[in-house]
Amino acid sequence: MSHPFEELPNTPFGDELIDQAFSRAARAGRAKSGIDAQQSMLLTAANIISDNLENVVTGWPDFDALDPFYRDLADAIVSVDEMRKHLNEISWASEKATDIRHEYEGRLYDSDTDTARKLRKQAFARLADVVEEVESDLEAVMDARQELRDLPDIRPDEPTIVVAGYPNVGKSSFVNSVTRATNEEASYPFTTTGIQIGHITHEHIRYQLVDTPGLLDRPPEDRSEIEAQAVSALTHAADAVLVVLDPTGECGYPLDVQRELRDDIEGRFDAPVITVYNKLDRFAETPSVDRSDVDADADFLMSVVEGEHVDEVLQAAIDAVGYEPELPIDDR
Ligand SMILES: Nc1nc2c(ncn2[C@@H]2O[C@H](COP(=O)(O)OP(=O)(O)OP(=O)(O)O)[C@@H](O)[C@H]2O)c(=O)[nH]1
Ligand SMILES: [Mg+2]
Repeated sequence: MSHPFEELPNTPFGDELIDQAFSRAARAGRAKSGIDAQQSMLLTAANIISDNLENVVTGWPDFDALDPFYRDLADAIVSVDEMRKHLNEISWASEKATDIRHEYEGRLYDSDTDTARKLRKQAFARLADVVEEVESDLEAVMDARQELRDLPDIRPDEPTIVVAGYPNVGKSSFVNSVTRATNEEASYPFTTTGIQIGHITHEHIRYQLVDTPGLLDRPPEDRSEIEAQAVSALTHAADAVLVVLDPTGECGYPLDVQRELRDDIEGRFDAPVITVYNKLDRFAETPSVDRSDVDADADFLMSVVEGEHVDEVLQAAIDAVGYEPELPIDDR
């Protein structure tokens, strides 16, 4: 399985499409003579243009049928409304190329060879106009394809645990310690850092853990519009959120701003949010750590380095997801 934009079709456009259509038409024409040659050229050129344009349109997933995670993500990157307009224009052009073919096929049929050649040239000029008219639409669609192809393969239908928290608090350490070594790295087009997707299997159910540096590791006011929308997309995918905090100050961020991020995430996500204080091994020797304050706020204290309470945190996340697999009819 893959994400819905992974295999968007590539297509030549503009002059490249026109050149391709007309040179193949010329080849087709050389195999025949008289009116047949002109008919054959018309048919070939119009079909190549029409088919190429139609393939662009049909290759795109239906935005209304997309999982909301991917729809929001796509919208953040390319604007779904704009994409719809471009695809409509391209669809129009594909039909128009076929209309031109039909119109000139009839006219070529009744003419002498010289007139047939003139008419065929006229048809080619109109086909070229049609392609030119949607050149900017095709360009926009190909740009969007480029940006959407490399989206990370988060599967919205798989139970998903999002790991959030300021940089250096131990998010990746946690994900690495509980998942298999084969974590996938992928980049969102709009973050500089790679997100990390780890998988665990618990009682035959596969869970994905998503570590999202660049998105859920700073105050909301520092997010760009695109990043904010990506966060909103993540809210659709998340079934539980682990917010990791580091009260030792080693991460470089004061505890109160880390808590503000946690509060923001709680307000934004419908999924249960679990507050985990990491680096427990350092609490005792760090005077600034106020144990009773930490205990009051934390759902869990953990030390990834010492392997303390790591399994409990994972189990709590799995319980919070509360995923009930669908049983086959016979087993119900
Ligand atoms: N003492 C101690 N250090 C830890 C613990 N967990 C992680 N660290 C250290 O904290 C540092 C940051 O850990 P990472 O897992 O890279 O943190 P992160 O949250 O993924 O950071 P970014 O990827 O920058 O957002 C590393 O040097 C870890 O070794 C812990 O339980 N105790
Ligand atoms: Mg990390």
